[in-house]
Amino acid sequence: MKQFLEQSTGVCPSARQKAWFNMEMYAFIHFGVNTYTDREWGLGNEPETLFNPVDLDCDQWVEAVKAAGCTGLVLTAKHHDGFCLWPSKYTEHSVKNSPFKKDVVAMAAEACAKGGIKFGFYLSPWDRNCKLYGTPEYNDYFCNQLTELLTGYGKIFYIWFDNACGEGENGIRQEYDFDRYFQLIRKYQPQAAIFNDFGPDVRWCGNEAGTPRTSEWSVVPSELCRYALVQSGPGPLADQGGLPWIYNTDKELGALSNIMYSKGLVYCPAEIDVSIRPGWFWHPEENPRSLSWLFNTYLNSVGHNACLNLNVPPNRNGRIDVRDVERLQEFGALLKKEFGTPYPVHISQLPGSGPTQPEYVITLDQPHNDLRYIILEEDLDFGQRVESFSITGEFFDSSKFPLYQGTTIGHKQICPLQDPFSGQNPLTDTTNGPLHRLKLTIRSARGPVHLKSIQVF
Ligand code: FUL
Repeated sequence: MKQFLEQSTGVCPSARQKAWFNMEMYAFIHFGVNTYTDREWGLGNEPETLFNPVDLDCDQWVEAVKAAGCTGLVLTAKHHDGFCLWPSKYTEHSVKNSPFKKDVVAMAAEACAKGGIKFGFYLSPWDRNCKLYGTPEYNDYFCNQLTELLTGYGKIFYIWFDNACGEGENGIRQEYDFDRYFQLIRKYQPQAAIFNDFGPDVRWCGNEAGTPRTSEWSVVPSELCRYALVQSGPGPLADQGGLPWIYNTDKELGALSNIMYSKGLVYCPAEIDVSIRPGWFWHPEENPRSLSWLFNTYLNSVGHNACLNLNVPPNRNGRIDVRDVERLQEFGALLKKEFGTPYPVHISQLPGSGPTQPEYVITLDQPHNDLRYIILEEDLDFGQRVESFSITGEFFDSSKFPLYQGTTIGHKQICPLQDPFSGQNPLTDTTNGPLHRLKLTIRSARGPVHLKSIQVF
């Protein structure tokens, strides 16, 4: 077991995974024929003439998502209905036959470059329009389209694939040749991260509601992420069983109870993809979700060892709805207010605390009674190691209070301290005075702990 744990600490992200993690929050843009039909999944027979965003303004999209703090934008170049937002030479079902005519992928990529954010795309493998769907030739068609997108629009930071797979007209489900798709991406855009339900670089979190699991490990069994690189030997009980049931929707993925049975471990972090509205596409009857929902979703994703892919759908005119723009602005302002400037602190490791259970004393330069968050980060060059930790606060009268108990840390863990006792918060109880010292105790880790930062807000 000890040897296996040691191996697990060597399971590390690639350069492209680290670059992706640092993006933290980027915008998903669902736009296409569904925007005009009030559907979420188009049928594939929509007339191209439907698509007419008379006021399309990709600079406005970029401004809107930047206001929230998004670092990139991921456009649905093609959704399940098969309609292409670029004039692909392999199909007639695209913008080229719409009254709009122009290349929306090019316009979005240019707006991102101008606005200083990164550009990526979603190309749906499921295609309800293409006659080849359900045959091996469809994979050629798909690779041709992928090549157009990979070679014609500058640097791509991210390619997003889902595994949705319906039946074609022939009643056959397509067998997607993901290995081939991934090879093309590595050839033309080697630095781009690839999202797919099962890796290779980023995996689906398991829901579309922004709900996190309690412990989010980026080090997970290869049985789950079959496209990711195996970086360890088998778990100590691998010869006595397996993980045939493992799936993204499980409550535990990288837990010890699972990895012990794994044939090998991979590094494959989770993305939380969720929409600012109930639907992925814009619908006239829908409204943006509340500011507190957005903020909690941020804590549960960026603050919980994942990235947030926040969908913001343009309306029929081709602009982000003003209500959503306002919400994004409020959200960005709230993030700045809460996490703008950390309190100055002095941090030292308690002498004698062991490498897998280090304790850190965090002394505030000034005592405060309004502490709200501690943000912890592990150094990803050492993989992911921390299993559980706790934070206590110390007052001048030497009384101590538990403020937070957590499990995994990973890329970033935002620990909200605001209301630790729900209704009996000592931080608002002035009898103890302001806090002047905090203690972070790593209670358990899979190997010597390497934190990148500890910040107090
Ligand atoms: C899913 C699709 O079926 C939804 O329509 C949406 O695009 C979501 C982000 O991915 O697989």
